[in-house]
Amino acid sequence: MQIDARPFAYDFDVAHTALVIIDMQRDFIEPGGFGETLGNDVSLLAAIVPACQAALGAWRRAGGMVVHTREAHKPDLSDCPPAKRLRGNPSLRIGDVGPMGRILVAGEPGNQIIPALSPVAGETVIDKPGKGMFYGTTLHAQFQQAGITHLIFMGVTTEVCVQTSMREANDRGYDCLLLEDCTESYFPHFKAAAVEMLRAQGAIVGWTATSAQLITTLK
Ligand code: TIU
Repeated sequence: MQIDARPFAYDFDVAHTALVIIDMQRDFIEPGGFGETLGNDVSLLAAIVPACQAALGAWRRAGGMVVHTREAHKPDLSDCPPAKRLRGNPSLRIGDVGPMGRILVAGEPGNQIIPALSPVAGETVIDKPGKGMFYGTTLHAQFQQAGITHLIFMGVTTEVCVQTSMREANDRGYDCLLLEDCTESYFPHFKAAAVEMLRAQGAIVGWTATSAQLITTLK
């Protein structure tokens, strides 16, 4: 299959491609979670949910591998470096109790994927302690075992966990495509810059396209 992506065509086949949904968890999308404790207006991010649902639905119908990540720490915070917990001046720190449970801790209500994009049986869910999806996880081995060479990305936030994960993946040899309308930042100009820099210099990190382009290609 081929998508007329930017900066040039992206070739893939569903059997060797995974759809990766980065951190579409309540912590970032809903008030009272990690995103808001950092001082952000979280309402900006909810706007991408319908496009994410449409792309996910088409990908499921096509039978491709689906991976959901969550930025999550163990309850004892043994996988949270003090530098991460102590950085800045948030209203609540990682591990503190907020309105959706302990901030960014696995198993808490705020750490769950939003209901609109809930994982279904057979999909892979990865808890990651870092911004990138390979740091501290078994994901690379899982992809290798499944014969995955291509990754299609969506999720939040564009310039933090999505961009970090895409760069980690690119360095591991995956061909990466970002669905532009299925990713968002608390800072629209950061999203715009991230999208530009990822595909610059002849797809130095990867390709970009829209969810409509993917859905049309899969039909
Ligand atoms: N703060 C911010 O923009 N993002 C994160 O902390 N994590 C993710 O991007 N998932």
